[in-house]
Amino acid sequence: MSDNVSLNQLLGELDLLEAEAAKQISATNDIDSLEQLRVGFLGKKGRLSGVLGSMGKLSSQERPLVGQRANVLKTELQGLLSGQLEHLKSAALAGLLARETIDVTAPASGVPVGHRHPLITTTEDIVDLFFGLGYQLAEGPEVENDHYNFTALNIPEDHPARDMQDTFYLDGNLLLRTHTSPVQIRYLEENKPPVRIVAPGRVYRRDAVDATHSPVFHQVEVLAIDKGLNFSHLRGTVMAFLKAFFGDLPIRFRASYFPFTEPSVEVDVQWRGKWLEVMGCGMVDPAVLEGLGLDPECWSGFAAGLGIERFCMVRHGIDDIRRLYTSDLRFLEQF
Ligand code: 2NL
Repeated sequence: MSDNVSLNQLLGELDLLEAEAAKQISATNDIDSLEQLRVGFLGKKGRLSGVLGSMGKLSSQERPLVGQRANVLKTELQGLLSGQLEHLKSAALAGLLARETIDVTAPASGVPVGHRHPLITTTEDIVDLFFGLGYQLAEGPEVENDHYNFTALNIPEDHPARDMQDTFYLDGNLLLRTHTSPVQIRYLEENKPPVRIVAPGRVYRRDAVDATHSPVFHQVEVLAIDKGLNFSHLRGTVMAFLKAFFGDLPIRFRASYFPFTEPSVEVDVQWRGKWLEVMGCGMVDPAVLEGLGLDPECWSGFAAGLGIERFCMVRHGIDDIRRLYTSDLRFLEQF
């Protein structure tokens, strides 16, 4: 600014500044250059400050005229800057949306979905078949005591199953149940016959692991107690069940022994030309009924027990029980 600065010169300067700023702001198409324009026009060392700095040379009557004009201009330029900033931001967003559209009609990439383990589906199928015959579900604890696991089932003190070598004993007269029979004993303490129950669950024996043995495995036991039940009822029930599970295969009953049934039998099915033992069963021993306070002259019953792993392995052609416990997805995904 020269020394002989006049009112009209300064006002003219502001007019020029206004015209240039309006033109440049509207022509800017990126946010960084817009900020540079703001600094250039309105910043501390910007052009508006420059004009205001020269005001000192005006008379005290002239000064407010330039000051007012400068304030109006400042507000106007701030409005133009923020308007252009909004315009640039929404243009940037529109560009982004145009470039990053998602094709909602594209086929989904597929979500991996799990499924039930083959041991579980086998259990459910077996239990369902007994539901169809009118049986009810019974469940109970895996940690048991000597009474429910052995004594109530007429298993004598010197029976090998009671040996430390064969059963997992815990502190305080407790043990891991070796079959689901204790579930049925507990059920009979709470419910008067007639009863028809199916008891699936996890059971434990001290076995070394190999292709056919595991210290934890799964069992289903069934029990029917009523007036007048005899071996024909047992045989008919077992035959109907095995036929439903395996199809119409040859079945044979072999005399056997269990402490809790008399008579006792083991049942084989002919599967792919070979006889396979699949379950044990028998008429509930009168000593077991008496232990429950049931008069064997009045009530009789039959019971059966089977290992679920065996049924599952036969059904699916699995040759090693360890496959069922190692959670290898390459194996499990086949089911
Ligand atoms: C087998 C044989 C069997 C039973 C389980 C049973 C239960 C009560 C009373 C009488 Cl409460 N018996 N259960 C009877 C015969 C055989 O299981 O080979 N299991 C894998």
